[in-house]
Amino acid sequence: MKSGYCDGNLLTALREARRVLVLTGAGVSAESGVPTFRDSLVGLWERYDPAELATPEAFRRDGALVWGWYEWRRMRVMKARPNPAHLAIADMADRVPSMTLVTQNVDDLHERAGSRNVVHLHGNLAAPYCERCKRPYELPPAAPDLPEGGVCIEPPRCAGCSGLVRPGVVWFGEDLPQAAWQAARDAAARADVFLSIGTSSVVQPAASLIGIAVGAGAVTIQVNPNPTPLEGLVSHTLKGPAGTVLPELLRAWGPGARG
Ligand code: BJW
Ligand code: ZN
Repeated sequence: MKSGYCDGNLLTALREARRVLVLTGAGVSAESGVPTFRDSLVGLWERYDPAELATPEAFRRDGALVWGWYEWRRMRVMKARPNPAHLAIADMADRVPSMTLVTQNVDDLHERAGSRNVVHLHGNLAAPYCERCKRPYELPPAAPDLPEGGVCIEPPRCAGCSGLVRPGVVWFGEDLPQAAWQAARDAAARADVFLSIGTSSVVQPAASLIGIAVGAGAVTIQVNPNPTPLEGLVSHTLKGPAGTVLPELLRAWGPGARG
Protein backbone atom coordinates (compact mmCIF):
# COMPACT_ATOMS: atom_id res chain seq x y z
CA MET A 1 0.00 0.00 0.00
CA LYS A 2 1.60 3.20 -1.18
CA SER A 3 -0.85 5.76 0.06
CA GLY A 4 0.10 7.63 3.21
CA TYR A 5 -3.57 7.88 4.12
CA CYS A 6 -5.08 4.53 3.40
CA ASP A 7 -4.49 0.98 4.44
CA GLY A 8 -5.39 -2.18 2.56
CA ASN A 9 -8.44 -3.02 4.70
CA LEU A 10 -9.97 0.34 4.02
CA LEU A 11 -9.38 0.11 0.27
CA THR A 12 -10.80 -3.40 0.17
CA ALA A 13 -13.92 -2.20 2.01
CA LEU A 14 -14.34 0.64 -0.50
CA ARG A 15 -13.72 -1.53 -3.56
CA GLU A 16 -16.16 -4.19 -2.36
CA ALA A 17 -18.81 -1.76 -1.10
CA ARG A 18 -22.26 -2.01 -2.64
CA ARG A 19 -23.95 0.82 -0.75
CA VAL A 20 -21.99 3.83 0.48
CA LEU A 21 -23.28 6.72 2.53
CA VAL A 22 -21.22 9.92 2.47
CA LEU A 23 -22.14 12.45 5.16
CA THR A 24 -20.57 15.86 4.74
CA GLY A 25 -20.26 18.95 6.89
CA ALA A 26 -18.93 22.47 6.65
CA GLY A 27 -15.30 21.28 6.53
CA VAL A 28 -15.86 20.06 2.96
CA SER A 29 -16.59 23.61 1.82
CA ALA A 30 -13.87 25.22 3.97
CA GLU A 31 -11.30 24.99 1.19
CA SER A 32 -13.75 26.84 -1.09
CA GLY A 33 -13.60 29.76 1.35
CA VAL A 34 -16.99 29.07 2.95
CA PRO A 35 -16.52 29.39 6.72
CA THR A 36 -17.23 26.47 9.05
CA PHE A 37 -19.19 26.97 12.27
CA ARG A 38 -17.05 25.68 15.11
CA ASP A 39 -13.41 25.87 13.99
CA SER A 40 -11.38 28.01 16.35
CA LEU A 41 -10.87 31.61 15.16
CA VAL A 42 -12.48 31.19 11.76
CA GLY A 43 -15.77 29.42 12.62
CA LEU A 44 -18.96 31.47 12.29
CA TRP A 45 -20.02 30.68 15.87
CA GLU A 46 -16.69 32.13 17.09
CA ARG A 47 -17.69 35.50 15.65
CA TYR A 48 -21.49 35.46 15.61
CA ASP A 49 -23.95 34.32 18.25
CA PRO A 50 -26.14 31.46 16.95
CA ALA A 51 -28.88 32.43 19.44
CA GLU A 52 -29.10 35.85 17.73
CA LEU A 53 -29.03 34.50 14.17
CA ALA A 54 -29.88 30.82 13.79
CA THR A 55 -33.13 30.27 15.70
CA PRO A 56 -36.79 30.96 14.87
CA GLU A 57 -36.89 33.25 17.93
CA ALA A 58 -34.04 35.35 16.51
CA PHE A 59 -35.93 35.78 13.23
CA ARG A 60 -39.09 36.84 15.09
CA ARG A 61 -37.06 39.27 17.23
CA ASP A 62 -35.03 40.92 14.47
CA GLY A 63 -35.87 39.63 10.99
CA ALA A 64 -33.75 42.31 9.28
CA LEU A 65 -30.59 41.32 11.18
CA VAL A 66 -31.11 37.64 10.41
CA TRP A 67 -32.09 38.13 6.73
CA GLY A 68 -29.09 40.44 6.10
CA TRP A 69 -26.67 37.97 7.68
CA TYR A 70 -27.99 35.08 5.58
CA GLU A 71 -27.83 37.23 2.44
CA TRP A 72 -24.15 37.83 3.20
CA ARG A 73 -23.63 34.09 3.63
CA ARG A 74 -25.50 33.42 0.36
CA MET A 75 -23.29 35.96 -1.42
CA ARG A 76 -20.15 34.19 -0.18
CA VAL A 77 -21.42 30.84 -1.46
CA MET A 78 -22.35 32.32 -4.86
CA LYS A 79 -18.78 33.60 -5.21
CA ALA A 80 -17.24 30.29 -4.07
CA ARG A 81 -16.31 27.37 -6.31
CA PRO A 82 -16.28 23.63 -5.63
CA ASN A 83 -12.90 22.37 -4.40
CA PRO A 84 -11.13 19.02 -4.93
CA ALA A 85 -13.10 17.47 -2.05
CA HIS A 86 -16.46 18.20 -3.73
CA LEU A 87 -15.09 16.87 -7.03
CA ALA A 88 -13.71 13.69 -5.44
CA ILE A 89 -17.08 13.00 -3.77
CA ALA A 90 -18.85 13.44 -7.12
CA ASP A 91 -16.31 11.07 -8.69
CA MET A 92 -16.86 8.49 -5.94
CA ALA A 93 -20.48 8.02 -7.01
CA ASP A 94 -19.24 6.46 -10.27
CA ARG A 95 -17.17 3.87 -8.43
CA VAL A 96 -19.81 2.16 -6.30
CA PRO A 97 -23.10 0.54 -7.27
CA SER A 98 -25.07 2.88 -4.98
CA MET A 99 -23.97 6.02 -3.17
CA THR A 100 -26.12 8.38 -1.11
CA LEU A 101 -24.67 11.82 -0.45
CA VAL A 102 -26.14 13.40 2.66
CA THR A 103 -24.98 16.89 3.52
CA GLN A 104 -25.49 19.23 6.44
CA ASN A 105 -24.25 22.04 4.22
CA VAL A 106 -26.60 24.77 3.10
CA ASP A 107 -24.53 25.60 0.01
CA ASP A 108 -24.86 24.08 -3.48
CA LEU A 109 -21.19 23.24 -4.01
CA HIS A 110 -21.80 19.48 -4.17
CA GLU A 111 -24.33 20.01 -6.97
CA ARG A 112 -21.97 22.39 -8.78
CA ALA A 113 -19.26 19.70 -8.56
CA GLY A 114 -21.57 17.26 -10.34
CA SER A 115 -23.20 15.33 -7.48
CA ARG A 116 -26.83 14.43 -8.09
CA ASN A 117 -29.73 13.76 -5.69
CA VAL A 118 -27.94 15.39 -2.77
CA VAL A 119 -29.88 14.97 0.46
CA HIS A 120 -29.81 18.32 2.29
CA LEU A 121 -30.51 17.80 5.99
CA HIS A 122 -30.26 21.47 6.98
CA GLY A 123 -31.85 23.12 3.95
CA ASN A 124 -30.36 25.46 1.38
CA LEU A 125 -29.39 29.14 1.50
CA ALA A 126 -30.77 29.57 -2.02
CA ALA A 127 -34.25 28.25 -1.16
CA PRO A 128 -35.99 30.79 1.11
CA TYR A 129 -39.71 30.39 1.69
CA CYS A 130 -42.68 32.10 3.32
CA GLU A 131 -42.73 31.36 7.03
CA ARG A 132 -46.55 31.47 7.00
CA CYS A 133 -47.72 29.55 3.88
CA LYS A 134 -44.33 27.90 3.01
CA ARG A 135 -44.49 29.14 -0.61
CA PRO A 136 -40.95 29.24 -2.11
CA TYR A 137 -39.57 32.73 -2.76
CA GLU A 138 -37.68 33.45 -5.96
CA LEU A 139 -34.42 35.27 -5.27
CA PRO A 140 -32.96 37.75 -7.78
CA PRO A 141 -30.28 36.05 -9.93
CA ALA A 142 -27.44 38.48 -9.08
CA ALA A 143 -25.36 37.94 -5.94
CA PRO A 144 -25.98 40.63 -3.33
CA ASP A 145 -22.99 42.85 -2.58
CA LEU A 146 -22.62 43.04 1.18
CA PRO A 147 -19.84 43.81 3.68
CA GLU A 148 -18.44 41.18 6.10
CA GLY A 149 -21.26 39.97 8.34
CA GLY A 150 -23.95 41.63 6.22
CA VAL A 151 -26.16 44.58 7.10
CA CYS A 152 -29.76 44.71 8.31
CA ILE A 153 -32.12 44.08 5.38
CA GLU A 154 -35.88 43.77 5.80
CA PRO A 155 -36.92 40.27 4.67
CA PRO A 156 -39.09 40.24 1.54
CA ARG A 157 -42.83 39.56 1.74
CA CYS A 158 -44.55 36.54 0.22
CA ALA A 159 -46.38 37.24 -3.05
CA GLY A 160 -49.16 34.88 -1.99
CA CYS A 161 -50.01 35.82 1.61
CA SER A 162 -47.71 38.78 2.47
CA GLY A 163 -46.06 36.69 5.18
CA LEU A 164 -42.38 37.17 5.93
CA VAL A 165 -39.92 35.27 3.76
CA ARG A 166 -37.30 33.39 5.81
CA PRO A 167 -33.99 31.72 4.93
CA GLY A 168 -34.45 28.16 3.70
CA VAL A 169 -32.25 26.61 6.37
CA VAL A 170 -32.95 24.51 9.46
CA TRP A 171 -32.38 26.46 12.64
CA PHE A 172 -31.73 25.12 16.14
CA GLY A 173 -34.88 23.69 17.64
CA GLU A 174 -36.47 23.03 14.24
CA ASP A 175 -37.26 19.65 12.74
CA LEU A 176 -35.26 18.45 9.78
CA PRO A 177 -37.12 18.13 6.43
CA GLN A 178 -38.95 14.85 6.88
CA ALA A 179 -38.18 13.29 3.48
CA ALA A 180 -34.47 14.16 3.72
CA TRP A 181 -34.18 12.75 7.23
CA GLN A 182 -35.98 9.55 6.25
CA ALA A 183 -33.75 9.11 3.18
CA ALA A 184 -30.64 9.62 5.33
CA ARG A 185 -31.75 7.13 7.98
CA ASP A 186 -32.65 4.53 5.36
CA ALA A 187 -29.28 4.95 3.64
CA ALA A 188 -27.45 4.65 6.99
CA ALA A 189 -29.29 1.44 7.84
CA ARG A 190 -28.35 -0.08 4.45
CA ALA A 191 -24.78 1.22 4.09
CA ASP A 192 -21.84 -1.13 4.12
CA VAL A 193 -19.44 1.84 4.12
CA PHE A 194 -20.16 5.13 5.89
CA LEU A 195 -17.85 8.12 5.27
CA SER A 196 -18.11 11.12 7.59
CA ILE A 197 -16.28 14.05 6.03
CA GLY A 198 -15.61 17.53 7.43
CA THR A 199 -18.12 17.54 10.26
CA SER A 200 -17.61 18.10 13.98
CA SER A 201 -20.34 15.46 14.57
CA VAL A 202 -21.91 17.41 17.42
CA VAL A 203 -25.20 18.51 15.89
CA GLN A 204 -28.14 16.17 16.30
CA PRO A 205 -29.85 14.34 14.80
CA ALA A 206 -27.33 14.28 11.89
CA ALA A 207 -24.59 13.05 14.22
CA SER A 208 -26.68 9.99 15.12
CA LEU A 209 -26.58 8.60 11.57
CA ILE A 210 -23.21 6.95 12.05
CA GLY A 211 -24.60 5.02 15.03
CA ILE A 212 -27.30 3.57 12.78
CA ALA A 213 -24.64 2.49 10.28
CA VAL A 214 -22.41 0.99 12.97
CA GLY A 215 -25.41 -0.92 14.32
CA ALA A 216 -25.96 -2.34 10.83
CA GLY A 217 -22.31 -3.45 10.59
CA ALA A 218 -20.92 -0.76 8.25
CA VAL A 219 -17.23 0.02 7.92
CA THR A 220 -16.88 3.65 9.05
CA ILE A 221 -14.36 6.22 7.86
CA GLN A 222 -13.83 9.77 9.10
CA VAL A 223 -11.97 12.48 7.16
CA ASN A 224 -11.05 15.48 9.30
CA PRO A 225 -7.87 17.37 10.18
CA ASN A 226 -9.04 17.73 13.80
CA PRO A 227 -10.28 15.35 16.49
CA THR A 228 -14.03 14.76 16.81
CA PRO A 229 -16.21 12.65 19.12
CA LEU A 230 -16.14 9.90 16.44
CA GLU A 231 -12.45 9.19 16.99
CA GLY A 232 -12.92 6.01 19.07
CA LEU A 233 -15.98 4.83 17.15
CA VAL A 234 -14.89 4.79 13.50
CA SER A 235 -13.01 1.97 11.81
CA HIS A 236 -10.61 4.37 10.02
CA THR A 237 -9.61 7.99 10.59
CA LEU A 238 -8.00 9.86 7.70
CA LYS A 239 -6.50 12.95 9.28
CA GLY A 240 -6.14 15.94 7.00
CA PRO A 241 -8.03 18.41 4.86
CA ALA A 242 -10.68 16.76 2.69
CA GLY A 243 -9.34 18.52 -0.42
CA THR A 244 -6.07 16.61 -0.03
CA VAL A 245 -7.21 13.35 1.56
CA LEU A 246 -10.07 12.53 -0.83
CA PRO A 247 -8.18 12.90 -4.13
CA GLU A 248 -5.41 10.80 -2.55
CA LEU A 249 -7.95 8.18 -1.49
CA LEU A 250 -9.37 8.01 -5.01
CA ARG A 251 -5.91 7.62 -6.52
CA ALA A 252 -5.20 4.71 -4.13
CA TRP A 253 -8.68 3.24 -4.85
CA GLY A 254 -7.88 3.09 -8.56
CA PRO A 255 -10.47 3.06 -11.31
CA GLY A 256 -12.69 0.60 -9.44
CA ALA A 257 -14.88 -2.22 -10.73
CA ARG A 258 -17.08 0.18 -12.68
CA GLY A 259 -14.10 1.67 -14.50
C1 BJW B 1 -12.33 20.14 7.78
C2 BJW B 1 -11.64 21.02 7.03
C3 BJW B 1 -11.16 20.54 5.83
C4 BJW B 1 -12.21 22.08 8.75
N1 BJW B 1 -11.40 19.28 5.48
N2 BJW B 1 -12.57 18.89 7.43
C5 BJW B 1 -29.78 15.90 21.36
C6 BJW B 1 -28.83 16.26 22.31
C7 BJW B 1 -28.43 17.59 22.45
C8 BJW B 1 -28.97 18.59 21.66
C9 BJW B 1 -29.91 18.24 20.73
C10 BJW B 1 -30.31 16.92 20.60
N3 BJW B 1 -31.24 16.86 19.60
C11 BJW B 1 -31.41 18.11 19.12
C12 BJW B 1 -30.64 18.96 19.81
C13 BJW B 1 -30.53 20.42 19.59
C14 BJW B 1 -29.71 20.79 18.40
C15 BJW B 1 -28.28 20.30 18.58
O1 BJW B 1 -27.85 19.31 18.02
N4 BJW B 1 -27.47 21.00 19.35
C16 BJW B 1 -26.08 20.61 19.58
C17 BJW B 1 -25.16 21.71 19.03
C18 BJW B 1 -25.86 20.35 21.01
N5 BJW B 1 -30.28 20.26 17.17
C19 BJW B 1 -31.33 20.83 16.60
O2 BJW B 1 -31.87 21.80 17.12
C20 BJW B 1 -31.86 20.23 15.33
N6 BJW B 1 -33.26 20.09 15.39
C21 BJW B 1 -33.84 19.08 16.05
O3 BJW B 1 -33.21 18.16 16.47
O4 BJW B 1 -35.20 19.21 16.15
C22 BJW B 1 -35.87 18.39 17.11
C23 BJW B 1 -35.40 18.78 18.51
C24 BJW B 1 -35.27 20.10 18.83
C25 BJW B 1 -34.81 20.48 20.10
C26 BJW B 1 -34.47 19.50 21.02
C27 BJW B 1 -34.58 18.17 20.67
C28 BJW B 1 -35.06 17.79 19.39
C29 BJW B 1 -31.59 21.17 14.16
C30 BJW B 1 -30.15 21.40 13.93
C31 BJW B 1 -29.98 22.47 12.86
C32 BJW B 1 -28.53 22.87 12.72
N7 BJW B 1 -28.46 24.11 12.05
C33 BJW B 1 -27.16 24.63 11.70
C34 BJW B 1 -27.36 26.02 11.09
C35 BJW B 1 -27.99 25.88 9.69
C36 BJW B 1 -28.29 27.22 9.12
C37 BJW B 1 -27.05 28.00 8.87
O5 BJW B 1 -26.21 27.59 8.04
O6 BJW B 1 -26.91 29.04 9.49
O7 BJW B 1 -26.51 23.75 10.77
S1 BJW B 1 -26.01 24.72 13.05
C38 BJW B 1 -24.60 24.32 12.08
O8 BJW B 1 -24.07 23.07 12.58
C39 BJW B 1 -25.11 24.05 10.66
C40 BJW B 1 -24.33 22.82 10.29
O9 BJW B 1 -24.97 22.13 9.24
C41 BJW B 1 -24.28 22.06 11.60
C42 BJW B 1 -23.17 21.04 11.67
O10 BJW B 1 -21.94 21.66 11.62
P1 BJW B 1 -20.74 21.00 10.82
O11 BJW B 1 -21.07 20.90 9.40
O12 BJW B 1 -20.32 19.78 11.51
O13 BJW B 1 -19.64 22.16 10.95
P2 BJW B 1 -18.64 22.46 12.15
O14 BJW B 1 -18.15 23.84 11.99
O15 BJW B 1 -19.25 22.12 13.46
O16 BJW B 1 -17.46 21.43 11.94
C43 BJW B 1 -16.61 21.55 10.80
C44 BJW B 1 -15.63 20.39 10.84
O17 BJW B 1 -14.86 20.47 9.66
C45 BJW B 1 -14.65 20.45 12.02
O18 BJW B 1 -14.61 19.19 12.65
C46 BJW B 1 -13.31 20.77 11.38
O19 BJW B 1 -12.22 20.16 12.03
C47 BJW B 1 -13.51 20.21 10.00
N8 BJW B 1 -12.72 20.82 8.96
N9 BJW B 1 -11.58 22.25 7.71
C48 BJW B 1 -12.11 18.48 6.34
N10 BJW B 1 -10.44 21.35 5.00
ZN1 ZN C 1 -47.02 33.09 2.10
